[in-house]
Formats: sequence, structure tokens, C-alpha cells
Amino acid sequence: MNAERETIVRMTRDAVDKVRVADIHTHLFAPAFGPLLLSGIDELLTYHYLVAEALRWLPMPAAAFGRLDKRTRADLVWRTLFLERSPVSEACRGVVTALASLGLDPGPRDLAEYRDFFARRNPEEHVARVFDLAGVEYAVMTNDPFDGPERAVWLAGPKPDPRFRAALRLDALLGAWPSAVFRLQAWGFDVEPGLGGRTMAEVRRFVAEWLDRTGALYAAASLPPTFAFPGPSSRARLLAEAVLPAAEAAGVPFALMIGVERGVNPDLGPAGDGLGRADVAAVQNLCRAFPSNRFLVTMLSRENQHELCVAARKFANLMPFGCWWFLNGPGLVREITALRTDLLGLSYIPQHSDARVLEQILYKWKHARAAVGDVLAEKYADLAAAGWRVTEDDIRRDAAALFAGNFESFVAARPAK
Ligand code: RAT
Ligand code: ZN
Repeated sequence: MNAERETIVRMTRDAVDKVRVADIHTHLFAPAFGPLLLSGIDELLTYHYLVAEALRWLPMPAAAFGRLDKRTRADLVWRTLFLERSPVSEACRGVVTALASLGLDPGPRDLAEYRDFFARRNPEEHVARVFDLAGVEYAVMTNDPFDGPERAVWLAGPKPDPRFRAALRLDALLGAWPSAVFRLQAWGFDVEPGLGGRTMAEVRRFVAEWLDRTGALYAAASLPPTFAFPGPSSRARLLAEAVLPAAEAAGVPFALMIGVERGVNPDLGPAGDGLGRADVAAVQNLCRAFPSNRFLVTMLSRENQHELCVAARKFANLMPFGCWWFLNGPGLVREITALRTDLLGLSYIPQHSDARVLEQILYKWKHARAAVGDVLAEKYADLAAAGWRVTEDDIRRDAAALFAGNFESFVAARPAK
């Protein structure tokens, strides 16, 4: 490596390591939501990403594993994935990174010591410390207005916590209308199973109320690989006639998370979901038909990433984000970040953590910073070789945009009518 390249790599690593992060999609909750905020070593070990890996070795059916208490499940995952073989997968390495980030020594492989450490934490101080160590300014939650315990907290009016922002998740509305309709009726909304009468206006009222109650930065839904738009499905109609108009009126983007095949192996619970390649035409059709709406889009299939970048070149109201779930490993993060940078420059959001357990933000962001930083360093070095003078200030400005600013501008923007 020549001296100029070395300097650029060092400056880029430093900028990306220090940049403040807006974690735009997680499954974390503010402490005000009580037990909904998961934390600690047993939660880390029973993360569904790890459960899927452990069940490839364990001599027991998934359903039997699921019936065990949490501590026993954590013991089994620890023994199977960390003691009987090396924890080389991304989700396993993540536990090691998280422990080390907290000052624990992963060397002795002493689960009892880790349990003891977490048992002694002061919860409030611990949340602050983890956010600080991860360099995360705030995490966006996934807020489901159809979830009983979560709904109860919102209705009671939790004290706002600037570290945890809301996102209104509408899977239950868009993906399961036959059951959603009865819940909405019970809550006083005049809706009909066949979508007739006042249904669309009432769903708009429901979405508007919840966007307001939660202060959501965006509304969102995960969608199957077969997602099509336009179309006669209740999902497509509710989106077009109720949800997108409500999001537009509130001035918030809608996040499409496309490509998840739920329940491929239902015995595995959340570990049993798979993926499929989707049709990017649905995204293009939405961006074209709703120019006053903004769409954050992530797709689960590796095969969709190139088409999504090309679509984003056509529509400024489309913001690709994250390397979602099965894409979140260093190999694919590097590949997808390079692809996005080649086609979109700096107009994308490279990653979100999808953390379900507080301490996961320690590893997910450490690993993401490293992978994204490697790609950016290479791009700056190539640019310098082409004759451009790359400065440290430029790199810091760009990193700030990628890790927070692009999201914040997209959320704040009001498209011209
Ligand atoms: O990444 C995950 O943990 C998945 O189980 C899903 O929650 C996914 O991220 C989603 O938001 O649907
Ligand atoms: Zn998620």
C-alpha cells in the first residue's frame, strides 16, 4: 500500500469508528416498556439467529427445544455453538464482540461469570453505557399497535425517551386483514371485512391516530416475496387507499421490508422464517404512483440488491436501507455497500442493526462500521488515485450522512407537490 492509500484508510476507519449512528430499525424498546426491552447473556444466547444454528446440531426437535425454559435453552446454545465448536458465524462472533465490548473476557468461556456480570447491572446505567459504547445516538423501535402489552404502554402515555424513537409497524393490518378487521371494530372503527363502506377512511383515522400517539418517524411493514403492486389484494388496496394517504398527511415515509417468507419451518418460531426473491417492479410502481410519499426500502434477497439500486436511480423518493437479517454478515455487507456506492454514490443508508437484545448494538455496529469502512476506504483511495484530493473533513461529512444524516433528511423532507 502506498503512503497516500494508507493515510486514506486510516482517516476513513477513524471517521467511521467515531461517527454517531442513527439506528433506523431495531426491535429494542425504551426502558419505559418494562420487560419488552431484552438484555443480558441469556437473551443474547437465545436470539433466534443463534437458535437456528444450534438446532442444526442439537439432537432434539425444534418444538421440544422451544418448550425448555430460557436458561436451559441458553445453556444448550452455549454448549453447542461456543464450547463444542468455534463460534465463527456472524451471530456467534457477535456474542463474543458484545462481551468483550463490555470489558468481559471471552477467553475463559465462563458463562456463570457473564450471568453474574449482567445480574449486577443497574438497568438505567447499563442502557446508557451500552448506547455510549456502541456510539448509537438513538434506536428506532418497531412499534406494533396490535400487540397487547405494547399497546397498553402507549395508551398509558410513556415518558418520551430521546434514545428510543418510534416506527409504526403495520404487518398486522396489511398482512392479516381478516383478523385485524375484528380488532379494529372492537376499538370503535367502522370497518368491513370486504373493505367497503367507510373502511378506508377509518383505517386512515387509525393510522393517523397511532402515528400521532407514538410520534413515529415512519410507518412500516414487512412483505412476502410475492408482494405485488398494484393489485386486488387487501394488502395492496389498504396500502394505496388508506396507509399511504395517512403517511403522506402526517409527512412520514413508509418503509417496505420485502422478501420474508414467514414460517418456512413453523416449529422454529421466529427462527423458522426464510426468504425469497421479490419483484422490484412493485417498488417502482409505488414510487411512481405516489410521488408525494417517500419509501425506505430494504430487500432480504441478495439477488434483489442490484435491481433495487437501479430503481433508486430513477426515484428520489426511494431510499434503500440496511443489509437485512440474512444479509447481515461482513461478506455481504461489503458486497452490497460497494454495489450501492458504485450506483448511488452516498445516497443510501448502509445499515440498521435489527437488534432484539440491547447488547447486540455493541456488535452489530462494531461489525458494520468495519465492513462499511473497508469499502469506503477503498472508494476514497481509488478516487485519490484518479486525481481527487480527499480530505479528512470530506470523509467525516460523508460518514455522518451515511450513518445518520441521510435518514434524518429523508424523514424530514416534504416532497414538492
Ligand atoms: O431480523 C429479525 O430479527 C427478524 O426476525 C425480523 O424481526 C425482521 O427484522 C423484521 O423486522 O421483520
Ligand atoms: Zn426487524
